[in-house]
Amino acid sequence: MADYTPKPEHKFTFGLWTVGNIGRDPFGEPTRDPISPVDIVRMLAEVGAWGVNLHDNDLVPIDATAAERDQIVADFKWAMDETGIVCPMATTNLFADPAFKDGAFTSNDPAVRAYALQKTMRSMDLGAELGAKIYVFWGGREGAECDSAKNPAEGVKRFREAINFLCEYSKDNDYGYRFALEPKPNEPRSDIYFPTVGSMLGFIATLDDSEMVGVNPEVAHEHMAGLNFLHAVAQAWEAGKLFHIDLNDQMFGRYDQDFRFGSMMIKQNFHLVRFLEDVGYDGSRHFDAHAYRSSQYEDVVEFAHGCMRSYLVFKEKAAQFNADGEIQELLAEINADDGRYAYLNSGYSRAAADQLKATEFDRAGMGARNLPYERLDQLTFDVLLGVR
Ligand code: GLT
Ligand code: MN
Ligand code: MN
Repeated sequence: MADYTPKPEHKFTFGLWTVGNIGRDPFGEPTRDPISPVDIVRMLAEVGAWGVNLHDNDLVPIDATAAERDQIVADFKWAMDETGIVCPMATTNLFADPAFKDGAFTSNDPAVRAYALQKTMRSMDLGAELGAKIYVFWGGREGAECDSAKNPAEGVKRFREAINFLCEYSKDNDYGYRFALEPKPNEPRSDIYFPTVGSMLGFIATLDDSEMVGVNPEVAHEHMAGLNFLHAVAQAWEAGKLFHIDLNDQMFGRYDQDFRFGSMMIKQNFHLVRFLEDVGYDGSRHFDAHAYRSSQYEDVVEFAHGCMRSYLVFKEKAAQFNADGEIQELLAEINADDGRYAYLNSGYSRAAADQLKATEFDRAGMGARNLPYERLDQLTFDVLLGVR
């Protein structure tokens, strides 16, 4: 029997807002009692997680006094020390307060933009105090319903100015943060700026210090847009920009479901975990999900266990896939290379171009070749469903 016990080296993390979600939705009131941040840390230690992540206001209420803040943070650090739970990532709540109803960094109102910067700097101070090295930006309100009211190009420019400013703030304070920008296509805005991972990657290249900025892709957010999450993650990884990842589950095209990891799209999540493990991604495996609204505390604990267990089951299946002789034979056949075109691997040269132009290709033969992908996909299914 395989061992699916989570260990610190798996780097499983949860946000305070995930297991702490109280089951409110746009149509209904909370179904669960709030759990204090200290109790969440204890719960995460009990289920075997490695770390806890937070927004500033998940821990410190927005209207806390300085003395209250210090007491809350001291209690939280004590709970972290007591349990060994670390805080690898922090972020700012720039979406809940009515002040941000029309955006934070991209608001038309200069006072709101300035307040968003101030709130983020204070939240970065808090994250640094807790030991976070990844700082996430999810611009939930950075968007529009009414495109007459906001100029989206101006929105891009304002967002850039804010991130440039905050990169300098991090360096000025030796916080050592790496920023991870999290795209989402819609919800809570009708449309959110930078809707996809690809869009965010394009934006990052325009920053003053693009080296310190990467992405935080979330399964649900690409799936809401009907996109292939594995492909988005692979592009970010290949660009050296996969700084963090938000794991959950989601049907294509639906509202933001934030389901338990592995609960919905089994084949997609298998390929995702196989990719992360094969390339050696060594960041947090953060579960940005929450339990069904019908769950009470004991079922929320089951939800947390389930996210980690599913990841480890997929990881085991990935190892089985990689060790399967028949699958590997098929992959070798699909990727066969007799080295005849190796002269193209070092890029352009006049000689390579001349040689290529003089080559006769068997076009009909290429078109007639059998690609055994049906067989391969069925073997993948058999591995996943445990009949192999
Ligand atoms: C919010 C959102 C998430 C973001 C979090 C970080 S908060 O729950 O739905 O996708 O990652 O701000
Ligand atoms: Mn997220
Ligand atoms: Mn989400």
